[in-house]
Amino acid sequence: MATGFFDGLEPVRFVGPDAKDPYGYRFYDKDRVVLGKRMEDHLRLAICYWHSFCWPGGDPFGGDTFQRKWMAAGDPMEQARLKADVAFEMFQLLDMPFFTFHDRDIAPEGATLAESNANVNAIADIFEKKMAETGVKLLWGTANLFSNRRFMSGAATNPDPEIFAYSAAQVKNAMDVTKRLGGANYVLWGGREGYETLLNTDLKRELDQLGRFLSMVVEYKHKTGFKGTILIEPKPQEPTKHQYDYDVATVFGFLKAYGLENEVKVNIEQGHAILAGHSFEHELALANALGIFGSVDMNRNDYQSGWDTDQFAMNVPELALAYYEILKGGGFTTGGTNFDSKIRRQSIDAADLIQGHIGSADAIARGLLAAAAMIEDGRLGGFVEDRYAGWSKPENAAILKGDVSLEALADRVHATDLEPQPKSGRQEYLESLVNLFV
Ligand code: XUL
Ligand code: CO
Repeated sequence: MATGFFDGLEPVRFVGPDAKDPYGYRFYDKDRVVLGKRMEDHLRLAICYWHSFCWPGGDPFGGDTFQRKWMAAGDPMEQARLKADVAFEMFQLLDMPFFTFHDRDIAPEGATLAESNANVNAIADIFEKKMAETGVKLLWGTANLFSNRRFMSGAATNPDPEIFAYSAAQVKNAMDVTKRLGGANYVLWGGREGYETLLNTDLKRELDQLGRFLSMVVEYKHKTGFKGTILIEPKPQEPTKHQYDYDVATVFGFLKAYGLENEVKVNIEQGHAILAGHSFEHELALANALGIFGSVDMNRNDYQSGWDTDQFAMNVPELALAYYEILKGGGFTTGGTNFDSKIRRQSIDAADLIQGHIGSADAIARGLLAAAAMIEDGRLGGFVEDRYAGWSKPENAAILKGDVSLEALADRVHATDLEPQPKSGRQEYLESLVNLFV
């Protein structure tokens, strides 16, 4: 390969479950048809730019361990072009259909926003060519409104209207680039849209600012004819102590309050769900129930540390439950499975970067296959259906339609005064059933 970064590594292809060498997809078989759809079209896997090509391997106690050549000193635009070459080499090496990026991942900031935008647009020109050559597509773009010190007190929720305006201008360009590259979605993650202390914060005002900002984004989407979905990515904290887009339920309440519930959906990240005290499948099921499920940022948090560790997802039983919820909701439309995952600080080789994606793609594929088998088997779904079957009787359906009053229900109960009989929830049976498929 032209950059030399992946020298010695062969293109990763499907080798089947019995292959001994872990270098190769054992379960991610893109053309395999699952529930009537190709696996690639079910999962819509995407490689993220930031963890794979921008993160140098630092932690709070030490810096760069990766020492990538495009991060060394030199002309920043030269490095951005080299990074783009490496990125597209990796997309092809892994045969991945999509990628994702923040504006600041792909190009350096200039002295002014105009200069920064020009840098982003110049790299987007290169992307446009490479995408046409390779067939790799953009799952989503986004703007980094959290790294630069100007955003330390927030972007849309900043007390300073000049920062709000700056953020709007930056998002406008990121949306333009996303549209130009045919992005299937545009994501907003409110990294610093929250607060550190209520003592310096007008919470109501900040929520109104965020509501207005998001409305402007939606208005601009319609003005420009962008066909992708606008997605909010919930996260409860980190970097701010409390973030306004805490979890799926909070985001839904926020969207309702500002009349945006039919315009914006959610991008749910596994690690963020855990940070919020939920399971991943809870967040997926709730988003489906509320009609705002959009896309997934796939990773896993360390269950001990309480940090957003963004590890590659490798736990098949967990993934099976996640894809069970995704499939039950009808699967992805514009969304997909974005690896918001980074290799560990000690995994310094190019081969580690490839192996992380292979291993996680395989775990995800096994999760999908298990979920599809659970659906085809039908016993889990059938149990739930039976559990609520009483509600299909006309006299009970009428209750939910609003045709029956509290007094009428009281009369109905007192007509016989029979004690309702509890029925088993059969949790252990259902959990054992799941284990037949993973
Ligand atoms: C941060 C995070 C972001 C978003 C995009 O925790 O997940 O990378 O996915 O801004
Ligand atoms: Co994310």
